[in-house]
Amino acid sequence: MRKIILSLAILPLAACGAEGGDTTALTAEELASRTDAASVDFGTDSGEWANDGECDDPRFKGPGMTTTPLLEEDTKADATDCRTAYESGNLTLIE
Ligand SMILES: [Ca+2]
Repeated sequence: MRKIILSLAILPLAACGAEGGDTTALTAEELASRTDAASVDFGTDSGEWANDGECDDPRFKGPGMTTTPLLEEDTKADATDCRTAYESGNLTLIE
């Protein structure tokens, strides 16, 4: 019984998926259809990885992303890095 409970506790963490950011270059179509940077809520610089020169917010993809595994808590917590990369055409929103 203890094993079952332990498995149930671990499963959501695994499903949460510590995947790295998608650093695939943006297509011309993706760049053209991006939301204007002024309309994007980049959040704050409250994250552990703020101001390290890479976007650590899992809502984005592009060459400006980090390859470090991203967590839910990284969402909207890396404003300056993500805004800078977004304005340079190196990110787009994926959610
Ligand atoms: Ca960062």
